[in-house]
Amino acid sequence: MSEIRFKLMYLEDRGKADLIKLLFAYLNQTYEDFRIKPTEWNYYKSFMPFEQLPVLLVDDTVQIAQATTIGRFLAKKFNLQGKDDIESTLCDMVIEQIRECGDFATQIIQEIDSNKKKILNQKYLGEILPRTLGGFEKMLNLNGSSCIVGNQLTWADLALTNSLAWLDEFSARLLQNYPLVKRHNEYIMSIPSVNEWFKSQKPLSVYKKA
Ligand SMILES: N[C@@H](CCC(=O)N[C@@H](CS)C(=O)NCC(=O)O)C(=O)O
Repeated sequence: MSEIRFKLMYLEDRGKADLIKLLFAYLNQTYEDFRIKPTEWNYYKSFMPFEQLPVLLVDDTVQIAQATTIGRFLAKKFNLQGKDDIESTLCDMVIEQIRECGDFATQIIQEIDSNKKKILNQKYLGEILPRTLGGFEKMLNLNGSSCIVGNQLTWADLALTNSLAWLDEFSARLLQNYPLVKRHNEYIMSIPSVNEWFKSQKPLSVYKKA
């Protein structure tokens, strides 16, 4: 465990800080889980680099914003980025694809026009998700290990499992078409620290609006 002091600032909900929390849990790394209430946010907002959360405060001095940047920083610091430049780039590729897919899902949730929402939903289910999961299936097939990149666990493995958690009951049905992604998910979920972390979280169904 590192002696560095980490303070993770986020809202009380699950969301963009989940992967960072999962990384800390997997690494058995202590950190301060600083949760900001909606009523407190106006006060804290101006102190954050881009007036958004999550923000990771390192040793009470450096503030790191942007969820993916925080994740990449931790992955680099704790050797979860693969063994060389190629593996770290493949990890980034997985992370970027997950972010793109997640941004699309957020767009659906935020759409208030029901017709536009329906069209976006169709595109998500018929195009974005199959393209994304199909890509991960191809990566797992090519890689031929239990991990999506290389043969040791990277933050891309944790990010993939974290993203599938958001599909919850729907993912079981969907993953029938992607047997390698399904097996990968079962493998990552069987890691005790990962499994315990997911069990300790609020159910994601609480946040479903789409
Ligand atoms: N691109 C940023 C987006 C961060 C973001 O959208 N944060 C939201 C919470 S999930 C936020 O801070 N909302 C409050 C606000 O914008 O005032 C990231 O990935 O960290």
